[in-house]
Amino acid sequence: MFYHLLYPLHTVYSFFNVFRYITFRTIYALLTALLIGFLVGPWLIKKLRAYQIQQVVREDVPSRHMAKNGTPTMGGSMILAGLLIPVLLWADLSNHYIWIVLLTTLGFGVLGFLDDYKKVRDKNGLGIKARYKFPIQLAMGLVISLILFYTFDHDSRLIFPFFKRVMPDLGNWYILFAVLVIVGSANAVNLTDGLDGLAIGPVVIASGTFMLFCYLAGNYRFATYLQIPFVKGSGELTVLCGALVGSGLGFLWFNTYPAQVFMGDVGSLALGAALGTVAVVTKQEFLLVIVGGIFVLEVLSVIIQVISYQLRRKRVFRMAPIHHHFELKGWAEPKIIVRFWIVGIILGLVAISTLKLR
Ligand code: 57M
Repeated sequence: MFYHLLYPLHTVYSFFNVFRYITFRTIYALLTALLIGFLVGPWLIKKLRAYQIQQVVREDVPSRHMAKNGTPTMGGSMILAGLLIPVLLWADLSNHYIWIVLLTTLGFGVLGFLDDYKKVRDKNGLGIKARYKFPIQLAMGLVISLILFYTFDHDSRLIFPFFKRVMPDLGNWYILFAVLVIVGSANAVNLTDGLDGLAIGPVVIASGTFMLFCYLAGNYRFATYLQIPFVKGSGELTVLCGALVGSGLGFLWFNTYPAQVFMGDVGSLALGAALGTVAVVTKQEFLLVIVGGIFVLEVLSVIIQVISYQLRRKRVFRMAPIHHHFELKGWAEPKIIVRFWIVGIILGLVAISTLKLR
């Protein structure tokens, strides 16, 4: 909104020329999101408690989780508010990628909200059955991918970090690949969100990394020099990623151990879908695999565990996802969380290094 209202005034007051710059608007989108988090957080936690929108902890988790029973959940709603408002205020709303990512995020957020609502209403940790949840996610992912591919003529080549010259063209198969990225990312964040701050930390790191990549991918000179795909108009997603960082940090203020609130599926599915869609738009899907390595590790631990148990009747981990394994090894929760964040920061730096290592 500010971009459309204030930038035109630069012909009268040159100061308003600053609203033209993505970097300026990104910084203030991040700060606005953070402020919204600080202001909304306490109010929301009080409301969630008042309306008893509280986590029902399933019995079959490591025993220390039972103490978390009754923690307010659906805190992801403040993350979405902290994303939506700054983007509406600071982004160029005529940019179609902004709306594609925003609407995908909100779509997965609504599905997560319904899942959380059912868990709270039925007072169990079950929610919407996977046989309904997954097809809905696949359908949403398909709609977005079809819009990107057919309406905005999205490039169907696959880009690999470190290997500039390897760019296989998937043609129409790219649509299915994009659906896999968006839905896979949403569920990977969902699985990871099992300890205080464990998911939001890597989400903030990944959003910050994509803040840089969106800026570079949307700038022809930078993209050409760095030999990454130039995606005209994707630079505006820098502002959205800035809001994601700010909103994530605002939520982390209350979700840090011991958590005052959980994000719920309304947060985890939305955040994962947002990262997946940004990765598809900027053609950096495999970069998401690197910077989102914690999410990949969590999913792989479940896959390995299930396959091992089904084939050998033996578990590889004490419990999957892998954060439970470390819990059962006796690691304190904060130790697990901070060590996962450290790995996430390392992966973020490796992801950024792919800009030069090619
Ligand atoms: C998402 N949800 C947390 C909270 C959060 C196939 C199988 C791997 C599925 C998986 C599963 O059920 N995943 C669901 C994880 C839950 O957190 C809620 O869910 C939202 C995110 N979706 O926002 O509302 C619990 O996590 C803890 N938590 C925190 N702090 C936070 O900031 O402590 C969450 C956020 C909360 C709280 O205790 O209640 C969860 O774990 O359910 N299943 C599993 O992960 C189960 N693993 C398992 O069954 N492993 C098997 C096989 C299938 C691999 C094995 O190892 O043999 C574990 N999770 C549960 N019970 N709930 C263990 C059993």
